[in-house]
Amino acid sequence: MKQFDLSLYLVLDRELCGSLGMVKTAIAAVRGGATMVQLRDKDASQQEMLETAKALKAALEGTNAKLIINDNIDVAIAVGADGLHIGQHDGSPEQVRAKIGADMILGLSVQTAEMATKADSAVVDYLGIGPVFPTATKKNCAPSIDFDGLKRVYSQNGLPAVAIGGIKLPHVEDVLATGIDGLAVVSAICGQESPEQEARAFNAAIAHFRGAKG
Ligand code: TZP
Ligand code: MG
Repeated sequence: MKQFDLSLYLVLDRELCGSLGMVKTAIAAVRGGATMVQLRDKDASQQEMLETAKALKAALEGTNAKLIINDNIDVAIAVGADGLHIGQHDGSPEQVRAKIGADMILGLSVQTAEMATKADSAVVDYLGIGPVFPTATKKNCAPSIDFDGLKRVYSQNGLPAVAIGGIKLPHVEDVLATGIDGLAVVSAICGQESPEQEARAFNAAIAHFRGAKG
């Protein structure tokens, strides 16, 4: 059984991270309690992607946070990342699984209940569901699904899942109340004055929700 905690899932964005950069942003966020870090850099060359992935791998060594690489199977394998995250247009999950092997965590983005139903829990380890809200962070984003949509999509199969898209600190309770396992955020942490403080605030809100639930 793969061990990973989706509670606070940071997706990096080079542009938003600005002068602090993706690696230092990730270190700060993990110090603040981020449990997963995804390298997502659509504009990077293969070499840049590889170098950033290597630096992140070294930076996260000794922490409990998992390193996930967006889309790039070769980079994920080359650096020994914990996982790979793919979208609906990144090849069939079955074919991707065959390339990465059984042990690597495989995440899949889904936008609809139909997509979630098709996701095979023998192949995919978790789902990224959204966008929950409209967001400027991702170009050509699918229509937002709000909390009702999130609940509907999540209930299609037993896979663990994170909510993504416009998720900010005040949404923690409503997101977790759908039963979903965690929150994936980009702009709520990347480019903030203190990514560590932002992550800490999310973590406290998550712990508060879980504590209140008993
Ligand atoms: N996939 C769906 S929405 C999104 C991605 C990568 C971007 C979410 O960014 P933000 O800043 O947390 O709204
Ligand atoms: Mg993709």
